[in-house]
Amino acid sequence: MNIDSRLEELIIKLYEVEGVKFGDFKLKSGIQSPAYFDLRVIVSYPQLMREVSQVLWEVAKNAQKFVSICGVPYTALPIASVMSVDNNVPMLIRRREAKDYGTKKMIEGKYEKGDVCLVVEDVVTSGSSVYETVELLNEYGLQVKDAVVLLEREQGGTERLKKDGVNLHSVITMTQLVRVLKKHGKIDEKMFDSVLKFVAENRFDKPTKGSGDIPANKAKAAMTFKERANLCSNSVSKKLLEIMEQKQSNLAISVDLTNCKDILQMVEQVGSKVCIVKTHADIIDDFNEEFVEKIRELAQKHNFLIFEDRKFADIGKTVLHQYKGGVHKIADWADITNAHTVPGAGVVKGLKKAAGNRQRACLLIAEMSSSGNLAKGDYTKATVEIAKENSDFVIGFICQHKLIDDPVFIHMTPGVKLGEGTDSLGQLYITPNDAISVNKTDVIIVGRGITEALDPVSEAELYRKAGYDAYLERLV
Ligand code: 5BU
Repeated sequence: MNIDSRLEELIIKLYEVEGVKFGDFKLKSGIQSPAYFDLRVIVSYPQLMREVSQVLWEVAKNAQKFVSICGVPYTALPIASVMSVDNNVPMLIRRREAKDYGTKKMIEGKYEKGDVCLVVEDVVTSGSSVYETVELLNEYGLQVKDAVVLLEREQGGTERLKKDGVNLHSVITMTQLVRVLKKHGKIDEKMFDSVLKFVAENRFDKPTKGSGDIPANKAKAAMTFKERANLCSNSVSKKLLEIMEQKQSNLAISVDLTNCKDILQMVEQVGSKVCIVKTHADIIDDFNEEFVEKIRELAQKHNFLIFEDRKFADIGKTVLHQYKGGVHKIADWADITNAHTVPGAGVVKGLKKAAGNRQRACLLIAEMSSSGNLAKGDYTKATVEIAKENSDFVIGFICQHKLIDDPVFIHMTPGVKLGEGTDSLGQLYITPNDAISVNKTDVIIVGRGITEALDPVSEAELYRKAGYDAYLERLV
């Protein structure tokens, strides 16, 4: 049986024995939660106990070498016992309270100072119970480098433990759990959405607006566009991810034609295949208000967003006027625009101010596709920081690689063509599969690959399929 179906079976079994419940629960902390876990029940199902111990042992193989294991009391105690016996690895027991007679030892079992011990837990939320056990083991001279957990609730525990020097390895994430239960009809779409929303809103490190890093295992679980949409607080990124899921398209077309008629004709033809139409208003010879009206109508008709690739790159005060004023009045009609970060964060602040109450979003140019470009290394890293600090307005990046694990940020890649290659002016192309599957970005931006094809509609379909198939492959 492959890993995925083994985990699916395990998740369903946990649900069937009511180790996982859905509804409206009041947690110890007083907050209401749509999901509740009580994995103590596993002790009543020996086969399930063995399976849980085995999958935990599998993930323990990713840990650094250890000489003993210790379960966090109480639920993980029997789990650790089975792991110990089955794999012939010594176990330690952590007491909850010191005995009031004898040695008052809090750690039972045989160990040497400096021994490395693996901590075992059933569910991690904030990471505090695992850490209490780690601290106690440390007091007794033991080292803890890794912990394993059956279910990681994705509320910040992994990051918290990482800060304390402990790598957490999880078997199942909350996202995986609800995805599998939804797939098997155990929970409905509404419950699925409300659990993901709960997770996003109740992280202990509070990155709900997209700031801060996201658990490594969230990246591992490869969230769907729909799941990511549920986490977005910017309405434009939410809508974009929903469109991508609905239209099964992560294709943006760059319509770099120089008159309104040709652009509108191309957009009418390929609009149903794309999630975004990207424009360069300043290359259109006859740009006018009627064009703006027509392209907005097409956006409604075919359900895509408009991205004006203006690449703002001046001080905040100047870009404010460039964005909302001048001939193009971009803020009035483009859902998305973009900016270079060479001026620093002021460029974003200026654009955000110009956007005002409009539902608008910005992408930061973190990497470029052209040969010899300077957007790399520390520049790219600093760009990511600016995005994190302005995540209410910055929804992602123009880049060649995935830059950050936070699922609310959307990575878009230009310089894409089936068949790679270059043009005569320094453009370097990669394939849709390289961008999405290998470099793990989200959207392919294709210009001449489609607009100069003999049959742009069939070509757009080829790119749509190539991009979306590469995304589906990444989900597995
Ligand atoms: P092409 O015809 O697929 O090469 O068009 C690519 C488009 O993406 C074009 O509008 C460029 O201005 C835009 N682009 C890019 O190619 N590379 C970059 O790094 C950035 C934008 Br940023």
